[in-house]
Amino acid sequence: MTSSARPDVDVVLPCLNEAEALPWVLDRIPPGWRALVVDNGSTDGSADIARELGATVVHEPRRGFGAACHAGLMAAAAGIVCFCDCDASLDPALLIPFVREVQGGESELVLGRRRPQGRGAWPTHARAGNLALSLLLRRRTGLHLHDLGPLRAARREALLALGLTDRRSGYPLQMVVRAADAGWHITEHDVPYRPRTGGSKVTGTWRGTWQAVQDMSRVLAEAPEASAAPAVSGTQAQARGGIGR
Ligand SMILES: Nc1nc2c(ncn2[C@@H]2O[C@H](COP(=O)(O)OP(=O)(O)OP(=O)(O)O)[C@@H](O)[C@H]2O)c(=O)[nH]1
Ligand SMILES: [Mg+2]
Repeated sequence: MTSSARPDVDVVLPCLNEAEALPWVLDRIPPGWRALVVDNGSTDGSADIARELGATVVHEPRRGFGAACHAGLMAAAAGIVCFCDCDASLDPALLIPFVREVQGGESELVLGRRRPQGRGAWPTHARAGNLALSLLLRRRTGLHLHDLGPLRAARREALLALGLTDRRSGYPLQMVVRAADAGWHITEHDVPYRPRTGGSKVTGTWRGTWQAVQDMSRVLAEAPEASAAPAVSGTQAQARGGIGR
C-alpha cells in the first residue's frame, strides 16, 4: 500500500469500527495503489490503526455506507477508483484484473459477484433479498447481473459524472442504475466472499436489511436522468452475471 500523491489506483474502504479487520485488508492492497480508509465515526480506534498501517484516512462525519463511499470518491485522485468493504470479507487484491479491464477499455464498471466461502459468509435472507433486487434491477435497466456487491472498479471522472446522491445503502445500486442509464458497459466476475471479521452491522441484522431494502426501493423508483443516454441494450451492458448491499 502506498500513500503517494498520485497513485495508480485509489481503493476506497468505507470503515465503521473495523479495527480487527483493517490489518488483513490493508496488507492486501496491491503495490502502487493507495488505500483510502473512510472513517465514519469509529469508536474502536480504526482511524489510528489505518494510519499506522500506512493508509490515507478520510473523515466523514455523516453515517451511512453511501456517505463513506462518496467521501472516498471525492478524496480520490487516481484515474481509476475501486471500492472494497473494510471487514475482511473481500480481498482487495481481487481488484487487480478488474482494474486491467477498465484500463483496457473492455468495461466501464466491473463488479464482483460474491460467491460465499463457508458458513456465515452470507445469510439466507440477504441472499434472497439480493435475488429479488437483481430481478428488479433487470426490469429497470435490462442488466443481467447476479449481485450488487461492494467490490468494484471504474474511472474516477466517469463515476463523479454520475452525480450520485444516495448516502446510505442505496449507493451501490444507484451507481449501477445510473451507469446503465448512461450506457456504460458493465461486467461482473465471481469473487470469493468470506465471513466478515468483527460484528455484523447491516446484512446480519433484520433492521439493517430492512433499511437497505427501503433505500434500494427508493433508488429503483427514480426516473432515468433526463441527461442520461437511453437505457442499455443487451450489447451495451453485457453484465455477465446481478445484486448486493
Ligand atoms: N453499515 C455501515 N457501514 C459502514 C458505514 N460506514 C462505513 N461502513 C463500512 O461499510 C462496509 C460495509 O458494511 P458492512 O457492515 O460490512 O455491511 P454488510 O456487508 O452489508 O453486512 P455485515 O458485514 O453483515 O455487517 C464495512 O467496511 C463498514 O465498516 C456506515 O455508516 N454504516
Ligand atoms: Mg460486510
